[in-house]
Amino acid sequence: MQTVDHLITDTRIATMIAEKGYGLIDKGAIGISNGSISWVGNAADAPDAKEVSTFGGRLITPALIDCHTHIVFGGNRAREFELRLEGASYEEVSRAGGGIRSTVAATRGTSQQDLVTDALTRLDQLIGEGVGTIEIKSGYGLDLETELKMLRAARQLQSERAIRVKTSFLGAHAIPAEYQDRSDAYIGFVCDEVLPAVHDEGLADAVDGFCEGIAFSPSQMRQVFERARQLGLPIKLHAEQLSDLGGAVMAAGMGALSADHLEYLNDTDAAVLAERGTVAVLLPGAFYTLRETRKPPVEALRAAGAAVAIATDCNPGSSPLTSLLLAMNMACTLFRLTPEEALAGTTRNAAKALGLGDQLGSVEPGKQADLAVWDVEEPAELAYRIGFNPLHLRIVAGQ
Ligand code: DI6
Ligand code: FE
Repeated sequence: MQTVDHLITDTRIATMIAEKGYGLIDKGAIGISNGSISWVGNAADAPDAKEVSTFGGRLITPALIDCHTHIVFGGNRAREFELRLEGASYEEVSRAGGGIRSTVAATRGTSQQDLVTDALTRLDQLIGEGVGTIEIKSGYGLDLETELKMLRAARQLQSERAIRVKTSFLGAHAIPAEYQDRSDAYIGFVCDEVLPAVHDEGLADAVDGFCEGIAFSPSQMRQVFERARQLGLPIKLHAEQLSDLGGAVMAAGMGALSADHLEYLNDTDAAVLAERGTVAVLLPGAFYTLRETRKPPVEALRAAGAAVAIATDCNPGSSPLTSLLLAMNMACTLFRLTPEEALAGTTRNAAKALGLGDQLGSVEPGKQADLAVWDVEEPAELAYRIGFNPLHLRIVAGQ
């Protein structure tokens, strides 16, 4: 019989292997060798191990994955929050120098090291809740130098903590003031100068964009994605957040890993995401912050068999949220996901949204040993409580 490096035993495991169900093993054990899971099953059948840890019957899940964040940025927008509560509209805030452009100005004026220091306060909150992998976007630079700086900061975070970081280049996030009324010229700049430079330095694992009336059209995003394809980079898209422009279907047709937000996605297009294997990433923190009333088509996504993921969308404007557990709770309460769908959305399907479905997101032999150990009995407790953190221990690559 095989011997494993490390055996984790006396646990209840939500393996999250199958498309449906938690895949529970009640008296389970996990064997880890060389940072990967080498054995999973009933504790009674466990292999010999060089080292054994017992966990008093605690629940183990895959480590959580936050597959959509903007945690690297300068400044904050608390003053804008106040102004909006005093009655100012989003446009008035923007004219007063607020909104996304104020974050661009602050990010341009912040050093890489200070961006890292700031982001660590947010990252540590997520890590404290069992997050083992995070996606981080650029998009608050909108010039060559600052987009590079943001992505370098995102990469640096990976050396500061035991965390896996996947970066997305979001140069097509907003039209910077220098390109006011010249959005095509800005898209040209993104495609011809910024994206190739980012790629040369190996700074982007994927290419993202904001497809919306206030940002870029599906045909502009298609141009960016064609450039991404030439460079061999996967794509994803902020789509159908405020209106239905058909961005999600355009992205899915080009093989996108995910389409994100989706409040205005129609039922027919929900089925297209399922067909194409594009993950639907729902972001209840932005829905809540913007007091949106239109909900993503959860029923249609479910009926079509689409993979649904949940993320924080952590950003200073529309989702200043650093709790993935709260995002799971909101997905249940606001969008009517089941707790089981919410957990699949931050494990198996979140891994898929990052192109990591074969390495992460479930507890099964061959996957990375990224695990979260919780002081709960039932997996539904993870999404059930509000503002409570039951994490006991987080394990990344077996450590
Ligand atoms: N959608 C959003 O909700 C955020 N970005 C995006 O593409 C807004 C970001 C911000 O307001 O800073
Ligand atoms: Fe976002």
